[in-house]
Amino acid sequence: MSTAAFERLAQGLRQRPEHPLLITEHQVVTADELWRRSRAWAERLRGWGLTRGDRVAVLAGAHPEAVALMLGILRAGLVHVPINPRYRGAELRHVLVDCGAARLLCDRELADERLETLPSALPWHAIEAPPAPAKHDAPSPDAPVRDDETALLVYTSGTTGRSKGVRLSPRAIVDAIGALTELWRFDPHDVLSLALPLFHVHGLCIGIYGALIHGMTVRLHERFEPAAVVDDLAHGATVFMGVPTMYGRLLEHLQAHPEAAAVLARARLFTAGSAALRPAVLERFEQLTGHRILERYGMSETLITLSNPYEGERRAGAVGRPVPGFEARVVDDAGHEVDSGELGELWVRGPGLMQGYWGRPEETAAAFTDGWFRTGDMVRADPDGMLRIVGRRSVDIIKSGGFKVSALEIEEVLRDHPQVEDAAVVGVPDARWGERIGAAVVPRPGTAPSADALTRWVAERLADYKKPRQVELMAELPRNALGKVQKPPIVAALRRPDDPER
Ligand code: MCA
Ligand code: AMP
Repeated sequence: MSTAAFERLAQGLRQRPEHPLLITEHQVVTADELWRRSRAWAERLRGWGLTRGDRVAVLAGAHPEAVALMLGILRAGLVHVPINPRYRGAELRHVLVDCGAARLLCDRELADERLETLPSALPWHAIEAPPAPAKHDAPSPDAPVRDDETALLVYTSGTTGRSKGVRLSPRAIVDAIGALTELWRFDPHDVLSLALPLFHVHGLCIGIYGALIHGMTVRLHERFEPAAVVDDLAHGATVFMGVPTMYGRLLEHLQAHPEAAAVLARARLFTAGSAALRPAVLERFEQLTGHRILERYGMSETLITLSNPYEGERRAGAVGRPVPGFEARVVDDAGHEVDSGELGELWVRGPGLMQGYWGRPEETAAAFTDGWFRTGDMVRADPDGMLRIVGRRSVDIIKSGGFKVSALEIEEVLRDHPQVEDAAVVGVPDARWGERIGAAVVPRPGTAPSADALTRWVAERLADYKKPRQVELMAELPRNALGKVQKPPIVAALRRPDDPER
């Protein structure tokens, strides 16, 4: 079976060895250096006795050694399972057990706080520079992942509460992301300013693997800081990719530092995705910098799917049309296509589709109809085919700051609190986070838990961004005649006067 997709990633490293591939505050890593370090990782992984298809979980920040490790995992024919370092005990344990991880590689500073509750049999190692690679005549560790094997498992929240591993092949990554070279006019002179985490498709596939495919340099950051993005652009970065929350923060920065607008104006391209970009942000950013942000849409399960055009109208509030190779349909509940202007669910098919959910054949089968992936996003098409995301089919999926969050997971944790009788968690439209997490809580009779205590309770058990930012006590939850909790009235009750419409 062919390894052409992996070779496409590798050629970006081998053809221009002196090319500065990753630039951080502290180091410049050339393509050759990254290639050699990834070889050392592949040797080490193989040396541990890992065999083809074994899952290697990685709990790491966005730094060059983590990138070398990811490539080493692919070179050794193993499966990369990146994990969000914000995860706490139970979330982390779920992923490690679900994917059947053979090893965990972890940044040393994360180890102490994160690893106390690990499955005890799982060996872990700190991500430190691997030993120098063996001499050139040593047998090559290369047995790269083949085009239709699984290269990557990305964990994403679903409507069942527990996150699922999305299986992505090297072919899907290279074909889907490769289409952006033409579409967004990337060339090897481009320099990407990247402050997205590397455990989601946006930062890892579109950002890092995209840079290898398009031949770009990446200025890589462990955290998002508006001033650092401005500094990147002052030092030759040409492209920035971010979630809408980051653009809101860039606008705040511009208000305090108007002189930065001229620096941002030098960029070639700003893209936004992972959550809805509010038209007010798009327009304000354009007024200040002269740049109209290019909004696009994707999912862990589909990689990059829809995009506004590079040339032509980048329409406020719209996510564009299918990227090359993709097709989209808007369908009603019976799966029939609806007319433009009518609301329907978005179904897509194309090169970036996942292979399925890891270890979940029924859920995989349920996600597809006749080869079309049912996104769960509700959309409307403009008369010229431009698509607009209107909402989600499930009210239990929340997008906060670009992170997907399951309302059910937070509800379960709240219901475990000794003073909580029942709880409903919702996404409330929010100017900063897109949606903020709100909780309606029915206290046990005779108790009155404070909002602070409930928030702390969640924050001790789940990743920090899942804690409710608003908690309201209610005598009872609104229910329909069948007793099912009705979330729209809860959202209405939690809205504040200055919240945006959507
Ligand atoms: C941080 N906080 C948040 C979030 N992030 N609260 C709600 N939602 C969030 N997303 C809170 C922390 O809990 C903390 O709260 C306070 O903000 C400061 O934390 P800090 O870590 O300093 O925040 P930050 O570094 O400024 O993070 C904001 C962020 C981050 C940079 C926007 O959320 C982020 O990196 N988001 C991107 C996620 C992403 O890559 N999504 C792509 C997936 P307190 O102070 O109260 O304790 S979608 C995808 O990949 C598809 C395929 C696609 O479309 O491409
Ligand atoms: P994830 O599973 O974390 O990859 O998130 C995918 C989801 O993010 C999609 O199903 C959409 O609901 C949402 N999303 C991605 N891009 C956009 C966008 N440009 N506008 C609105 N929602 C988006």
